[in-house]
Amino acid sequence: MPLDIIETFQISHLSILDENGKVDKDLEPRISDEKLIRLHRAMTLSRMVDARLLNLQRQGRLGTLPVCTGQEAAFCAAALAIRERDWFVGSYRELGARLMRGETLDNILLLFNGHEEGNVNPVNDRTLPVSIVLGSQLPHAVGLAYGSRLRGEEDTVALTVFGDGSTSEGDFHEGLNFAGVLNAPVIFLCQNNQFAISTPRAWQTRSETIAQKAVGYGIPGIQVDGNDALAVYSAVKEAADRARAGEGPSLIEAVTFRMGVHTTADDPTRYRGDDMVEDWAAKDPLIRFKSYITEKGIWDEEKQAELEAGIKTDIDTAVTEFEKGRDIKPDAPFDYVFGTKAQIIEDQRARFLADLEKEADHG
Ligand SMILES: Cc1ncc(C[n+]2csc(CCOP(=O)(O)OP(=O)(O)O)c2C)c(N)n1
Repeated sequence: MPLDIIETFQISHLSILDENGKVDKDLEPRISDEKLIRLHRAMTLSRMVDARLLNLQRQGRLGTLPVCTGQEAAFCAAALAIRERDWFVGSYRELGARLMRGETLDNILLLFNGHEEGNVNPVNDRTLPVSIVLGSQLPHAVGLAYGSRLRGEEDTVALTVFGDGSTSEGDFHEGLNFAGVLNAPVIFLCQNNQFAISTPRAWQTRSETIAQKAVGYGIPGIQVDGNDALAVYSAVKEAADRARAGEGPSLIEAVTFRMGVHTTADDPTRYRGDDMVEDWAAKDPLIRFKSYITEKGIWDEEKQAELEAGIKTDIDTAVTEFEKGRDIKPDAPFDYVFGTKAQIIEDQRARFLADLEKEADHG
């Protein structure tokens, strides 16, 4: 009996800026000069803050830190492509995107020193706190997006960001399935940075791409060069436009690379070679984007030097202010476990405060 082909699919890969920053004119998105410069500033800020945080951690002046150098195009260009009143539902490796959405350096210093207060965005209540529990943010994003529609917000979308390792979590599949069934206006952005700590992408899934997982849920999926800010911007903008038009969710796989450690508790030399890191260094998203805006005639070395000097001063000031100390509520995390007080949490809080007092007694 002949077999009928009842479904076929293909997955595209989008790349607009090549490794030398040369643009494909046919695919170049229309972005104002002001927005392009904003994006360049945000990626540079993210890179410089990341480097300083790592130094602080190594000096014992910061807690555990997830490092994001190399991935700036993936998260900053995505943040640029959505609106302020859209939901941003991330994990822990989108530093520059969070800064773009109004988080301050003080937020970041607080958070990575273990203070829950750092998780509260001072200006944008639609930027959710860092999600450490892998994949848990995906169903949240679906609920927020769908809920916004139920409340009559016709224009709101949610962008949720996660890593390649998180696609092995049940929450990933539940999130995509619900979003498809509910036609929820969500953009699922996977930062495929090649590793989940030491687990390489190939051990995470037998699929050739993460993008093709969209097919199983009946939604569009695309792979983009995640070190190409223009490709990421275009894909996220297109997905957001579709979602606003009532056409539902999309999955975007941004192929990128984590240049540094997973967190400061990790030693990547134990599971990947220098040659791999060198190959990816040649695809640096910042260098490519800088070449592009320089070529466009809207950026030059003088502006770059001015930008870097300004950022350095801002970071110095933020660190100095932070280290002056302030009244921190040590039991703040217990305030945020549930929306209302729960006895079991209050018992734990009491034990924690008693232990803290004991420690203080012992100097
Ligand atoms: C549910 C859950 N399981 C395990 C962990 C421990 N863990 C923290 S980060 C990480 C790897 C995550 O990799 P990926 O999703 O690819 O994101 P990346 O860290 O590379 O950005 C693991 C296993 C966790 N935080 N949550």
